[in-house]
Amino acid sequence: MKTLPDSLLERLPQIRSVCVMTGAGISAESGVPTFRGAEGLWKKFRPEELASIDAFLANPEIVWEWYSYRRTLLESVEPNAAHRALARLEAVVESMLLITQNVDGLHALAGSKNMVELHGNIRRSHCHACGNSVTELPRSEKGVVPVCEICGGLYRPSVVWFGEILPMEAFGRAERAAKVCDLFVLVGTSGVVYPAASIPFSAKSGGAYVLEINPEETELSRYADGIVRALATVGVPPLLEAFTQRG
Ligand code: BV8
Ligand code: ZN
Repeated sequence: MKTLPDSLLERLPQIRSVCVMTGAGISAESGVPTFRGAEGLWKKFRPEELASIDAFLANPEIVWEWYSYRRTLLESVEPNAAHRALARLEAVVESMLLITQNVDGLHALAGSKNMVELHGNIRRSHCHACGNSVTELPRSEKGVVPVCEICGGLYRPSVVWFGEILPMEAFGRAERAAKVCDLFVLVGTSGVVYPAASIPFSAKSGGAYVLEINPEETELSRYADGIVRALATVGVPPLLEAFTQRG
């Protein structure tokens, strides 16, 4: 069953540089809840309610408990065939940049090297007061937010919360690569969170072919040149196959 659109297969010989932007959907089949899927809700809270500095300052325990729940969940999941195919794709195309909104670290575990994490990584934390960054957190009772050994401030996850600016270096690299790429692939993102959702438009205005791999319609579908309505583990491996065969 042919997965990739003919309009993409026709352009394949000319494609030199590729950008891939992923969202929560690529990790869904690994068992990581998406944000907008029904399982995205945690204890009746919408992600936007907990992923903000105001929520953290108002009730650091509940926000910390949510991130501890997500970290614990990550201990029992692993990259799937879509993560692994993207890691291998990096080796068969001239240049590729992987741009992820995910904070789960599964792309790195799958072996992806040339990538930017636009919204940070849940496996890192830093002190809210002095910025001291750690991967191993000091032990703390359940429900107690760990405090910084240097200044006694509260640790917070090193992720970008709503209302917070993205790491400029990461966003800049993504924008620059998108503007010059020949193929821009969207995998498992609803395209509603900005400024990440603006990057495909930079690619489009740079003349890139935009491909969407997603089982459902999204905010970005109408701007895509090609659509693969499939789960990530079904839609991504054929992309690797096509470039591998192209040689
Ligand atoms: C900022 C880290 C300002 C934390 C995250 C312009 C217009 C409107 C609003 C705004 C705007 N500009 C800014 C805003 C406000 C806000 C925003 O975009 N709000 C949205 C909700 C409207 N943006 C911000 O606040 C950003 N900061 O603007 O700062 C500023 C400027 C200057 C100076 C100071 C400040 C910061 C945004 C980052 C927030 N942090 N994550 C954490 O994870 O805890 S965002 C988080 O949600 C994720 O990282 C991701 O980005 C987003 C979720 O989206 P997706 O990943 O796409 O997931 P979703 O569940 O939505 O969809 C899943 C998709 O997968 C679906 O399409 C589904 O069909 C598909 N799918 C499901 N299963 C599969 C699948 N696909 C393939 N295979 C499957 N098996
Ligand atoms: Zn500190």
